[in-house]
Amino acid sequence: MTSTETSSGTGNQPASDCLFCKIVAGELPADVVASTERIVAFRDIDPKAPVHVLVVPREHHGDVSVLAAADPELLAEVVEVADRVAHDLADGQYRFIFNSGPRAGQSVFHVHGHVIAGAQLGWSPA
Ligand code: D5M
Repeated sequence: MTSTETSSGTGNQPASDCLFCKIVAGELPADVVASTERIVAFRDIDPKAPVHVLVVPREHHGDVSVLAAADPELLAEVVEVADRVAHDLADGQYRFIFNSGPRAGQSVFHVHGHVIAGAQLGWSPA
């Protein structure tokens, strides 16, 4: 899979087989904690910390590399929303992670950042 491909093709169109496109469209449930015109943030279904929130652009982009090239302003807004979530739901001390590519652990190919907070965090990414 190249950086521009997704589980459902290329480009930024809503993808019929994309889990996060379905959540963004309201076709699947999610525990939404923040929402803007261009972004939805919801709790991860398999949390790794007391606060584990996914910050997801509504538009479909396969990973953060694709988003950075296509729309850096939207990427900046993703970071802003992550920071707000970390302050609203935790004490503002947090980690913000993009898994980019299968070898980095990406499993859903609609760009999302993980806000991890609410506990003393360890550091063993590999
Ligand atoms: O992260 C993908 C993340 O998506 C992973 O932490 C589980 C989470 N996930 C999967 N399905 C759902 C639903 N339905 N709601 C909320 N969270 C979900 P990655 O970086 O791609 O491995």
